Amino acid sequence: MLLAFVGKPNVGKSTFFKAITTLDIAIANYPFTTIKSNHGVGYVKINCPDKEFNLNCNPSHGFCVNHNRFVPIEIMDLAGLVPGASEGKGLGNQFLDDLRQADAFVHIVDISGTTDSEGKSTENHDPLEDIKFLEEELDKWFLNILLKAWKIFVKKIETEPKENFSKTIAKQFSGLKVTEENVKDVIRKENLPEKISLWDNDVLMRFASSLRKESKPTVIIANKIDKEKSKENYQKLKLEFPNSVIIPCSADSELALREAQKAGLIEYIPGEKGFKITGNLNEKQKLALDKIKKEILDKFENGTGVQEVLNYVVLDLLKYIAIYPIRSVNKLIDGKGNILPDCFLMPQGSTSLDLAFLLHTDFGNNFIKAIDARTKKVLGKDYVLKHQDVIEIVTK
Ligand SMILES: Nc1nc2c(ncn2[C@@H]2O[C@H](COP(=O)(O)OP(=O)(O)OP(=O)(O)O)[C@@H](O)[C@H]2O)c(=O)[nH]1
Ligand SMILES: [Mg+2]
Repeated sequence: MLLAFVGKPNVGKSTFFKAITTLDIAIANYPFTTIKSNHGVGYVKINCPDKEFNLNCNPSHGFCVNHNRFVPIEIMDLAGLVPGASEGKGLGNQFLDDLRQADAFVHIVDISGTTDSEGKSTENHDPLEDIKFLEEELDKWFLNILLKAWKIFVKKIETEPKENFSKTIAKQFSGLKVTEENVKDVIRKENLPEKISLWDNDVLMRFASSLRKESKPTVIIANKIDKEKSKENYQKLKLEFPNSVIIPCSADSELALREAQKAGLIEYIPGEKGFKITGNLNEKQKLALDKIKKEILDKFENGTGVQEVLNYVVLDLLKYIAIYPIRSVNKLIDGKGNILPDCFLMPQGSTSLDLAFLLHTDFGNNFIKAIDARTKKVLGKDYVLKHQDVIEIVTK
């Protein structure tokens, strides 16, 4: 699973990425600091079931702190996008190429209004404009892909059987992780004309926009919430987009906390609303951490917001569930004696047979039954997995 951090220049995309990965990448207060995308690993935070079984797990991927399991996902920090990018302005085409493989977009907005639409310092910029232009650019990008071979495409699609329609369109978007299901959902939702030759520019734009939203779900991040005017702008934005989830964030605060943790000065679990001082802080460090505690951690429901973003995108927006496969329901171990070594993120609706195939094709082909570690109940191949299920797969 890959999440891409997008937005205009100078909003804090790289700060957000660095806070998660603690990789040594460039951050600066001017546009286009990032040119080549940064790739790294982030973590979804899940209550580890080892607690209820009175155990301590040994994760083979990610890690676990105080029964908080951190499950790895891929993240990508991109160059800034400016108006006109879909026509190649700014770093346009290179940027768009980077976006193809993403499963979801994290749109980072500078909610303080102190950067203009090209990322230069200013005052009283309206963040709403940034959301509008970015969405427009992304829609145009999808539209351009559709238009590229439109004439040939229309002829082809009209000579094909009707049931191939969605498949052929999905093929046109191959490489963008667009599924046939996405296309079908869009056609259903938008109520588009059945005859594709009747699709005029308006219909095409509607289709492209809807397909983009369906295949690349996006969450809006109100970053730099620690700055003056940010809270006011955030409230305004929430009123303008009552149906969108907008997560307030201070990537800068999260980065400071992670760096203090790395230096052994504090103990901090990402996503928590507090930290424990464990090292000798100088006066400056003390003041900085105090400020973060009072102005961010104490004030916002989800602390700095950074961990909340990853959790929200994977579990709520993309609707994945965390599943713990084990070798034996009596011991919760794998063949090597590790306790709850694996935690898989699987799409909602996955079954025990899907889990068996994910473990190994042979497990799938030789599936006999699954067993729920909590209830010891036997489950069939069609059992629909629940978030945080601990499951043994029994094979022939
Ligand atoms: N106050 C405050 N400043 C922040 C926050 N996040 C980032 N910044 C600052 O914003 C500036 C830009 O940060 P970057 O992370 O380089 O921004 P970017 O979006 O990656 O920029 P480009 O790579 O140029 O597109 C830097 O001076 C950061 O320190 C935040 O949460 N609060
Ligand atoms: Mg950057």
